[in-house]
Amino acid sequence: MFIHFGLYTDPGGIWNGRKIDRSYSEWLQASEMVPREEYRKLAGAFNPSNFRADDWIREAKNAGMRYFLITAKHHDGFCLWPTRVSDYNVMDATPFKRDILGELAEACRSHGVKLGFYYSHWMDWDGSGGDVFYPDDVPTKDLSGSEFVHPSQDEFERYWQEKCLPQIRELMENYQPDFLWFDSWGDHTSDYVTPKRQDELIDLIRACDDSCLVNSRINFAEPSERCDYLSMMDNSFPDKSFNKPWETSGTLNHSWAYHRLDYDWKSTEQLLKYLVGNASYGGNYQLNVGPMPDGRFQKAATRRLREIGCWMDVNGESVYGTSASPLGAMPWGRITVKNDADSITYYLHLWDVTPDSEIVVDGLTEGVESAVVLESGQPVTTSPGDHGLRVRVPEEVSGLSLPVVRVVVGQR
Ligand code: FHN
Repeated sequence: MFIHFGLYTDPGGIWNGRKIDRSYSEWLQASEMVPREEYRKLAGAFNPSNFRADDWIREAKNAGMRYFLITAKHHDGFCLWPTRVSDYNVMDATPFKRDILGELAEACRSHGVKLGFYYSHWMDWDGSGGDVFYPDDVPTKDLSGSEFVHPSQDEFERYWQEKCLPQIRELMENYQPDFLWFDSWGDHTSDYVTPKRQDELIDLIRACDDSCLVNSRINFAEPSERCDYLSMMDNSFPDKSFNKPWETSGTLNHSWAYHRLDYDWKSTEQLLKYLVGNASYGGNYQLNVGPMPDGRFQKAATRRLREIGCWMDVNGESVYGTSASPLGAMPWGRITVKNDADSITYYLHLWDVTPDSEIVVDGLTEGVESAVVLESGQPVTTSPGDHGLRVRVPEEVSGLSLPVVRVVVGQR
C-alpha cells in the first residue's frame, strides 16, 4: 500500500472554489502557483482526528499487501514526523501534534508489514533550495524573481546538505524503515540528483542500515547501479521482465492524494489484472490510497481493498512467491510460476475465457500431474496439443471472478 497524505489533503483538489485539473491534487501548490506563505497556512487546518494507524495497516494487510509506504515528505516540503530540521511539520505546525510516522511504524511492526518512506529528495517547494516546478502553460520569463524559479546549484547543495540528508538520517534513526522510495521522472532530475549525490544518499542509508532497500526513482532516467529495485513510472505496466526486482505504483482513481471530485475509480477486476499482470513478469504492485482529511479511507477505496483481499485470500498462492512465466502473456490471460525441486506449478489466470470451452497454454509441453480450479479444487481436464497444453475450462467457473487454474507438471 502506498499513501499520499499531507497539507494538500484538506483542500482535496479544490482551490478557490475551482477543481484542480491541471495536475494531481497533491500538486496544488505548484499547479495553482499558490504563494508559499499562503500554502503554509494549510497546516492550521491539518487535523485528521479519525486517523488510526492500526486501521490503515489492518486494511492493507487484509487486502493482502505486505509492504506499506507513506509520503514522509512530498514535494511541498511538509513533514509527517517531528523533524528537528524544519518546523514545517505535523508536530510544530499543525493542531494535530502527533507523530504520524511513529504511530504507523509501530502498527507495521505489530502487524508484520514492511515499512517504507516516500521522500521527495529532488523537488522541495518550501523555499529551502530544492527544485521547483511550474505549469507548462506559464511562460518562464514571467517567473523571474518569483519563488517558482529553479534553484542555483549552490542553493540546491545547501538544501541537500542541510535538509535532505539530515532528514533521511532522522528517518533512518527514528523509525528503521525497510525501504526508502525516492521520486523523480523525466530528464531534469540529473541537473540536481547527480551520480555523486546519489552515492552520498545511498552511502548514508547504507551506513545507518545496510538492509534498507532503495528504489530506482532516486533518478528515474539514470539510476545508480546500487539501487535495489526498479520503480516503473506511475501506473505503467510493462509487458516484459527485468534483471532486478521491480514494481509499479498505481492509483485507485486519478490523483494520488484525496481529490473530492475524482470519480475515475478503477474496477477491482482491473486492479487485480494489474497485480497479476505484473506478477506474470516477476513484478510487484504498490497500490495507492489517498485518505480523507479526517484520516479515514473513502468508501470507494475500502470496498476495492476488501474485494482484492477476498480474492487474495482464495488465490494468494498464485501471486505470493511466484516468478515470471517463461511462456509470456496468453490471449486468454496471464501465467505465474513456482519452481520446486521435482515439479513446476503454473497458475493460469483466466481473464477472458468462455466457460465450457478450451484454451491452449502455448509452449507448455511437460506431462501434467494435476490440474484444478484453485478456489474449489474442481478437477480440470487437460490434454497435450500440437503447440501446448489444451485445457478444458469448466462450466462452473462462470460464477467466479478472475478464476485461477493450478497446473502441476513434473520436471523433465
Ligand atoms: O509528482 C509525483 C506525484 O505526486 C506522485 O507522488 C507520484 C507517485 O509515483 N510520483 C510523482 C509523479 O510521477
